[in-house]
Amino acid sequence: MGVARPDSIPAAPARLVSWLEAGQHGEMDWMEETPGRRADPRALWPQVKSVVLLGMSYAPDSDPLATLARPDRAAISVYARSRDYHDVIKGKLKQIAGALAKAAGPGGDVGFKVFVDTAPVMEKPLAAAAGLGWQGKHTVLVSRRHGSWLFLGAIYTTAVLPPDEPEADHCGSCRRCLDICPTDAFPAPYELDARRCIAYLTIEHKGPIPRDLREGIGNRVFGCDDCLAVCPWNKFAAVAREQKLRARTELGAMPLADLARLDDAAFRALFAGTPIKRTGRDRFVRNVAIAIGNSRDVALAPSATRLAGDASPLVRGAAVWAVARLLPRRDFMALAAALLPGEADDEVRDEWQAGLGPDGASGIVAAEFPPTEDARP
Ligand code: B12
Ligand code: SF4
Ligand code: SF4
Repeated sequence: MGVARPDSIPAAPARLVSWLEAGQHGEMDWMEETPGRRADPRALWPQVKSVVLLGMSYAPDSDPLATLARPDRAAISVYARSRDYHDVIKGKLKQIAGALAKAAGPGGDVGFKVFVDTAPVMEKPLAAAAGLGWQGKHTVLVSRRHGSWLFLGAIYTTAVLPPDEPEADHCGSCRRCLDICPTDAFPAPYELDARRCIAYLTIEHKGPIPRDLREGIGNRVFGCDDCLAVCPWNKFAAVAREQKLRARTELGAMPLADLARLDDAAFRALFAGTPIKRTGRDRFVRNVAIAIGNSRDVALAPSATRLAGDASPLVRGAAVWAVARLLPRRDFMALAAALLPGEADDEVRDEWQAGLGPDGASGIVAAEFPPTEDARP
């Protein structure tokens, strides 16, 4: 925990505005709504006198990148494998606010507001100002004690508390996080283009994932830990003490074939209480289809073929891309002959056309290419 003064992040407003003006927030429209309030605690709540920042470790107990070497399995980022941190941190913040109110005494008349991504608050620069760590070149807050594995939360209060010293930058000449990024999402150190970040693409982005970024996603179906995991400061991090923030091992390397079968009810049951549930089944299975396409594993072709007939156009589009990579050309043409004529969604039709190539569509005759047993949806 640390304390920052409300006026302690003077560089943040201009940096936030230039990020937004460059469009680097992609479709996260909510980031655009109140930049003034986001970058200055006093604009959000004029009575605020101090900001208490809380960091809680969710450091994993095993190699967070191990699943990347298993293309038939789903890599889920560490933060999403445990209880939704919003719920856990909010509870802790309320406890701390309660203790502060008690310390102020009955006549203390102290006000509090607690935030974990629940209001426009810039948690990382505030946490750096409160001495919890510094914003690394990957833009996430790094702590000398906990590495890159901290969740953050903030309490705004009318109490005047002694502020802590800000933490200095300890990145030095290191650039491991910048070099590892699979989709080249850092235009410069300390600057992230969310539109290229796998966390954004797999969690926040609602439509089809841009084609040029699909391959870099590999088998990451929800979030990404690469830039966090390679940080040398992690070597000092002890495993998360809070049990609710410990990653569930059964979510670490689930077979893509099983995830491709999830309907809405099964999806909700499997991911109940985790942050994954928020994205909904269709967006998640879209990501599974992309991972299947990247697996280059023909044993997964029947899964992709089934998804090409899914009720959701978002899933169908991603699955068409996957089958184009997995099925032999003849089988792909046969599947296109069976499904493309009845496809009403323009974006899914585009995926078929892209798979068929410039002259492919004219060559489709259903009778000529009946679907083979494997290629039937
Ligand atoms: C929007 C958002 C995202 C977006 C955009 C990420 C981003 N970097 O902004 C996406 C969806 C991509 C994302 C991804 C992730 N997120 Co997120 N996200 C947020 C959110 C809601 C807002 C962040 C924000 O304000 N962005 C706006 C930009 C402009 O702000 P900024 O990153 O601080 O930008 C600064 C730098 O660019 C810097 N800067 C610019 N130029 C220069 C130059 C120099 C020299 C220096 C020093 C600095 C500097 O100044 C800017 C202002 O401080 C916060 C929660 C919150 N309310 O704060 C969580 C939050 C940042 N996310 C979090 C997590 C865990 C993740 C992921 C690790 C999840 C995952 N495993 O997939 C990834 C990490 C990806 C990454 N490398 O950032 C945690 C990070 C905890 C921590 N230790 O910092 C937060 C704080 C949530 C929480 N409460 O714990 N996230
Ligand atoms: S989370 Fe992954 S995709 Fe996003 S910036 Fe880090 S390494 Fe790149
Ligand atoms: S990997 Fe290196 S450059 Fe990136 S945040 Fe960690 S210390 Fe800084």
